[in-house]
Amino acid sequence: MNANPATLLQQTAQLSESVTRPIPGSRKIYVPGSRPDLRVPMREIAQTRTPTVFGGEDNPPVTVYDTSGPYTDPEARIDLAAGLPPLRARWIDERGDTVELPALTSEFGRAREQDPKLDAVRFPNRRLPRRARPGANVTQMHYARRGIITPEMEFVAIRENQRLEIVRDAGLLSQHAGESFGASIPKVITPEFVRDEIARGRAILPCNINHPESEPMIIGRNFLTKINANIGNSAVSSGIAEEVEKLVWAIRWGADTVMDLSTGRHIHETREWIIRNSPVPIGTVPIYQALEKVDGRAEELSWEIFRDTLVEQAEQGVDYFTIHAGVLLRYIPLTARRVTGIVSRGGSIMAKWCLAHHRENFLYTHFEEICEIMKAYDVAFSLGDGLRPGSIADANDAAQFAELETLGELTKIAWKHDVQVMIEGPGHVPMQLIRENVDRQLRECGEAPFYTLGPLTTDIAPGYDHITSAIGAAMIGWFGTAMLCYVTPKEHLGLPNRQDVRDGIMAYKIAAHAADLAKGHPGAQVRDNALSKARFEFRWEDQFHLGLDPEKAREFHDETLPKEAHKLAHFCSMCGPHFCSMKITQDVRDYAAAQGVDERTALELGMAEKSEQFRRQGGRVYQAG
Ligand code: IRN
Ligand code: FE2
Repeated sequence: MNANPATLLQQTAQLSESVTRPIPGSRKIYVPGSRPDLRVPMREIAQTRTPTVFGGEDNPPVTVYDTSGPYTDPEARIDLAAGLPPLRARWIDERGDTVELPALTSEFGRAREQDPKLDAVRFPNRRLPRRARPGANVTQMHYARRGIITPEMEFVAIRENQRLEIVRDAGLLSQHAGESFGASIPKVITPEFVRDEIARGRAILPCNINHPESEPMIIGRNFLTKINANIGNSAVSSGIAEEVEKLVWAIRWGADTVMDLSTGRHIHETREWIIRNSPVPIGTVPIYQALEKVDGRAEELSWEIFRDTLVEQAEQGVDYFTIHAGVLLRYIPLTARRVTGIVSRGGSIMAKWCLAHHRENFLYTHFEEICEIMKAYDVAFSLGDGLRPGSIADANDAAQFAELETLGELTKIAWKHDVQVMIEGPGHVPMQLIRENVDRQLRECGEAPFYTLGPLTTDIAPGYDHITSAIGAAMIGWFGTAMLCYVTPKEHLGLPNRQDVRDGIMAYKIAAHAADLAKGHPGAQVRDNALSKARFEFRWEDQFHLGLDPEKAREFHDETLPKEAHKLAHFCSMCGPHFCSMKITQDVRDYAAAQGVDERTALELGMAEKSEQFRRQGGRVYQAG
């Protein structure tokens, strides 16, 4: 009997219905690009007609950004043991700048895949790994700087536009101007704009040539704000099947990228299953696996072990690496008087290594060699904030900003190699100190995209840190942060389960969208306006469907008014039939029209009438029945 969980999984791999069922009230569509194999997935939410009393007009469908991949497409055949089809394979091959490798060149990876005891996983759709032809550079930044618009760039341009032309005449575009603090968001995103932003380093398009299954997406402050969800098992909890299911679950609710933070056994196999089945970019923190390879003894880490781990993961198809190269030996004493010291896992590992050897961080001293690996596969840097503050007391301190300065220096080195870079940021920061983080990051790192963990705006709510941090995330997103790393309610307490993942993502979708509205993204307000109109017109089904979480909205509504007839009712159980402000407003408008008085006079009359009614029925707010 073979106990390898990957083998067991291969025989039984199946997703539960709750993670794959179509999202209610909408359908998957594909918007064609300039070539037949360029089809950009989106989700189209249908709307019903406005009831006759409100005007009886048709309401256009609303198209929304869709991260869920083929899993929510009823036509797609999903087979986890086969992996997703390699969508970008031809684009990669057409460029003619890669070579196929006969096998993994990483020592550890090869040993793992050839170990008969492990009965390694074979994915039929898995192409042989590739790397850049000798002397070639296969990064999107390299193409962009040579003026080439890749199919990946065209894909994200279409994706970001969300088919706004359909709603342009329906009065659903924004009423409010935004303030975007120096960002310059165009009305329509063109492939040329995408190319230019990548060339300048202001945006990244993470897409490893060994992850052809991924649907291109872009991270930059002139684009929609993105969110990342972390998954991954730890030594104590969770198997491969659960992690794959968490991936599909996370993208269903809107995760734009997913980081696999697995530690413990079967880390290589877990990652293989995740990447082969992921339509979103996958990020990792390679030092975690390197630490596993030396049995958790940080001082035994070496450049050679780390290097082999980078190659192993790059050949599997990881799209971005968190690398804590800014934790310099001389910065470590700056954390000594902190309330919470070093809270970054990667940061603390590197600090321990530096102190044990009294030598400079090997990620820093070998940075150019890391760049050589990155550009051979197009892996993007996510320069880690190993010295981020882990408490309100430690926010914006000397250690944090010293590291940021070094990240700026490293950004310039990466750009010299045309390697894509984003910069990780905090952490725990009170609201009044948030803005300074973005301003400094943009200045020191030449406007490379910022990617922050929250920040949490207070430390007093364990169990609710998706909320403490979504407040900070909304603010920092507005100021120009390109991607927000989610925090779940289990933060600081334990490994998140499925419900925690969903709650964390919802909190971050809200933060990201609130930031997009405030920044004045041309299409951001379409969905708000459509939903508000549906709400006002008592189109309950439309209200559910337009929301971020249609399933929960319906559940909450039906908890008190489950009958189908209630879906046409002009009230809900919050205020009851006689106290619905929206219904009263409509009554007032009708009344005003009938009486020939203006709306304000009518409103006063109407409210007086309602209060009289309220007194007559004894002040009960909800009438049963
Ligand atoms: C994002 C911004 N700053 C940190 N993060 C994420 O935090 C990072 O990308 C990774 O997913 C997670 C843990 O990182 P540390 O604790 O190893 O720094
Ligand atoms: Fe924390």
